[in-house]
Amino acid sequence: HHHHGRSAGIIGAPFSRGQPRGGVERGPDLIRAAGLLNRLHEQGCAVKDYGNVAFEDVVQDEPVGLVKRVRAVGSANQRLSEAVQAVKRDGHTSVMLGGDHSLAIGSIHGHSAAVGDLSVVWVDAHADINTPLSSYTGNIHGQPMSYLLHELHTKIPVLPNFSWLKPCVWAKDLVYVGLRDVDPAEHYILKLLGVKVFSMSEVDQLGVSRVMEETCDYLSARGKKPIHLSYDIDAIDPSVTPVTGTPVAGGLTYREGVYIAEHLSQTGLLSAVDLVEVNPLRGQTEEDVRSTVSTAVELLLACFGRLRGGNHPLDYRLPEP
Ligand code: 5AB
Ligand code: MN
Ligand code: MN
Ligand code: MN
Repeated sequence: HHHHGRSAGIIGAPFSRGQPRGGVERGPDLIRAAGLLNRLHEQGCAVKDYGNVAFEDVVQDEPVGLVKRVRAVGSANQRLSEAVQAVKRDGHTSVMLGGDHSLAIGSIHGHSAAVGDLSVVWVDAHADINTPLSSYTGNIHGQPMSYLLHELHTKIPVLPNFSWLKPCVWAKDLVYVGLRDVDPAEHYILKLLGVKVFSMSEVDQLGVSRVMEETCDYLSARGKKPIHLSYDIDAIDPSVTPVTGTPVAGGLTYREGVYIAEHLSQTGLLSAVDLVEVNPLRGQTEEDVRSTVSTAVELLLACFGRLRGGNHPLDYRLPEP
């Protein structure tokens, strides 16, 4: 076998209470069943599967104001944070398979607890930066970044099962790619904090290659830090990845989506990846599910060095006649 220093620690997070639709908890097992671990190993990546996180079964979970399933989401993310810390301490690149995007809270917290200050690249149709008080849906999968940012600390109310969480990301270390459905409150926050955003307008204007060059220039100018990539499958156009809870037209092409992962992999700084919001129950056909799951797998392979131009092991030797 040829393991060139890359190694993946896979964590399944079968959790759906950050949003109202059942099915997204099937994401981790579907992505494994599509052959992720074998494909990673075949491309020379060492792989360890840490299994699925066992989440607490929270029964009494009345809304807090508008915010739904607060206790379940708080408890799940505390456990996920511990799991990500264990993976990072074992020296792997963490791969968190969701589940809904509320899980970015524990994934990013655990990553930062293990390695310190991070750069975060958030690839999504949505900004997921509502505060618990600005959200009009009450779904925490639309809020995770607000809990994580130092700058929003004073805007976050005390919530049950969230006392373990301390903010750990600075606004200057965050870049968004792919936005096309941003709430007014979220837009206000992005402007207030001066967050770097490459919406689909900038992808159209600049092309994905300049967007990624500028993303990496921007982040490295603020100090080279380990990169956390939080990839919401709804960033990709629903014609390619229809099987997701909140699809939005006009998304990244398959090629643009893969390019983002390839480019971040080539920085050598990619230290944790989330792949979230794959929901097989949202599909009309088997082909919808297959196309979405196989795209998720391709994105993850690109994160671990797969290039569309091909790869070969460092010690490859041609067969002698
Ligand atoms: B996803 C919305 N902004 O706050 C909200 O899929 C949508 O993790 C959130 O990006 C979408 O509920 C959350 C309307
Ligand atoms: Mn091996
Ligand atoms: Mn989204
Ligand atoms: Mn999201």
